[in-house]
Amino acid sequence: MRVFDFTKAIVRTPGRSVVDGLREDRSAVPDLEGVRREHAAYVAALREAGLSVDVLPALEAFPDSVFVEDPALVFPEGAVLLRPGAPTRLGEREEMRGALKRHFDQVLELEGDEYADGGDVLVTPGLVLVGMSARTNRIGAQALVKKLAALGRKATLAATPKTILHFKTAVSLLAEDTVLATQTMADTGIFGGFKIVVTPAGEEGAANALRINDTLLVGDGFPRTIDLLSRAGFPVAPLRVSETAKLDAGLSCMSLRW
Ligand code: CIR
Repeated sequence: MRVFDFTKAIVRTPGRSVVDGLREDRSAVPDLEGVRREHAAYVAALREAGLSVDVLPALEAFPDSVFVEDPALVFPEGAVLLRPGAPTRLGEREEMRGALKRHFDQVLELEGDEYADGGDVLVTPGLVLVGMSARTNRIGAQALVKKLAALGRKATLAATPKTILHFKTAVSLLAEDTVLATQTMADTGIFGGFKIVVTPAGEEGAANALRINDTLLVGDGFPRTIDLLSRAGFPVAPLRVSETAKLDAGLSCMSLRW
């Protein structure tokens, strides 16, 4: 099963408050115009890759709401409304509800103390990996595995290396049988069934790439990774995300795709 054959996407316009989004390194201040430019180029790239894109309006009350990947998980068969693990982001789920109801007949939901961010979920052809992290707790991950079973997807729990925010910060799917991973993620051994392309030292940020149909979006600040992937025959399309990266975010975070 190809899991990057998409026709539709949901994104959300960044608000002015996006520069107040959560970030580990407070010294690197993101530039508002830069984030807006990068987001516009990202939406254009999704359309170029063949997707019809539903652009939701900016939400000033939720600085991180541009990262729509975290409050929901979507598949052609249905969607799951998640509960983002950062207190300032939990309210994003209610803001996503209407869009999910518009697009999907079946919308399942996490509840109570179950927390999970979509950034911790890697969908591969035969198995969905749910990484436990500072944002995704064990009961959230376990509940999500059950919801995924209801949508016909086999899923399992995984550990997110402590040094990174989300599971997918350090790994993405390049092809049905191949992942791009940092050395730390590769060393966990959980990708035993996959070919692994390891990001060159110093380019760990490239691991959050995004395959959409026959396009592989990769951050343009990672020349050695781009070269490696291009030589290996992947359809690389470099995209600037340097301001967005200051918010601990990358290419997958800015859309929901199905
Ligand atoms: C956050 O800390 O929640 C945001 N500043 C970044 C979220 C990135 N999302 C993702 O990787 N899926």
